[in-house]
Amino acid sequence: MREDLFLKDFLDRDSLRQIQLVRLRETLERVYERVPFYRQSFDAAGVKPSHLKSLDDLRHFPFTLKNDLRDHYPFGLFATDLADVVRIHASSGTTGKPTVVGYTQEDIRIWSEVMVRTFQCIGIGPEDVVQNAYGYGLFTGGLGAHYGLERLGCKVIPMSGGNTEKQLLVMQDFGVTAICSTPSYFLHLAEVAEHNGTPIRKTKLRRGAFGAEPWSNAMRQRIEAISGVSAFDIYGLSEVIGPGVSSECSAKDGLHVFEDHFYPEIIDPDNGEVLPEGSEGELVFTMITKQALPLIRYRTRDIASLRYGKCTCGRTLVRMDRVSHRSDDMLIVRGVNLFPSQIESLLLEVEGTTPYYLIVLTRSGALDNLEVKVEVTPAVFSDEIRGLERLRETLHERIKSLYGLSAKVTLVEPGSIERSAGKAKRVMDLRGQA
Ligand code: DLL
Repeated sequence: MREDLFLKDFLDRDSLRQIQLVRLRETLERVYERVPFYRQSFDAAGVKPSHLKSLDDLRHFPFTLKNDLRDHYPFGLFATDLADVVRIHASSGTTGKPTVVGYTQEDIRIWSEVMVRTFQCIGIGPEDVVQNAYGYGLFTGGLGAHYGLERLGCKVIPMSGGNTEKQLLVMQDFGVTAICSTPSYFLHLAEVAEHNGTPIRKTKLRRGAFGAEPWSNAMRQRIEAISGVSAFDIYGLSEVIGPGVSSECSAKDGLHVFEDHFYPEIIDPDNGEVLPEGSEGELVFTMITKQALPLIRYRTRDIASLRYGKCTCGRTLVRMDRVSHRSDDMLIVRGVNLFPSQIESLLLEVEGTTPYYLIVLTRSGALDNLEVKVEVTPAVFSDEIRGLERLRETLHERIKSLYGLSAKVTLVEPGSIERSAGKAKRVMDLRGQA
């Protein structure tokens, strides 16, 4: 079984495109038959499943948006009878009702398959003792990783997120060799371990599958330096399947998309046009093997680019560059576009700061105020006032030269910015509040 799955990552492009075309046709037929929303939206766009002669024809089909899922809450876009659904997950948005996703038995099998392939990309195998610190529950991270790890034959520890001291105890005592968690939570674990005098470097932990939130290369370097763990980026979203959409391999040069199941496109977020290879734009996925919830041209809002060249690992699967931000992540401050990930990289380039930061936006009259609160390292914090002042000025100048904005930089003491056991919260936008 292991060999079979592994081989799927090395298909030649012509065979892969043939498989994609057959699966895509079947999926379009099925949603047109079974999901009233798709029948209406295809009819409104004047397209029929039979119009798809080649993969490129997909561009004539309409997009699916997160709002379409909300409008058909909870099960209105399912393409199977509820009787065939065996699992339901949901992701909470910032507002309103959660986005609900469903899986048949076959979907769960495919999800485990793509997670096995994810872990093979990273170099995690049956011999590994794996601490799964993704949250178990409605969030797809916990159970998604769990089923893949079990199918691979690993010794999986279903820790879920939180309970930091216990995580560290288990890591040490059970001889954990690999971990799954959000990058921000893992860094927190590493720092607490350091503080307790039992650094992760001295445990058996060697590899981490980190994802569920944007993180920078600078953050990867911090994680690897403090823990000695090799950090890999894994990507996914509930609407597509959960984790298991794409993964970094040993080359750490882009994430391989499991494109025999998820057909990717990059579009211009403003006009919806498909962009050529290498262009940065919004990632769009069509699920070509999903049974319960096959979405057509789902707009993720995540910004990335695609590269089709062969990877040094030998995989032929297309690579997407890491998702550094979402199109709806962009903050507009006094007319200037700014992404939290850029602030993160900028902070981490300066000695003495940590990746724990919070961007606070307020308004006085018609003017936006930008404040960046950033935790400093314990060494800097115990330094004399002049050192702190110099650091504050450096950060202020860097932000000014990058954006032309005068930000208030507030250095805060180590440990004072709230830690999350899941996705980190980086922005507090109070501008709408009087
Ligand atoms: O976060 C699934 C997941 C779990 C992925 C565990 C990886 C590991 P959602 O909660 O639906 O699903 O959130 C999906 O999170 O559209 C991205 O904006 C963001 N995201 C996920 N992985 C990454 C990553 C899971 N590696 C949303 N880099 C996505 C950047 C990521 N952003």
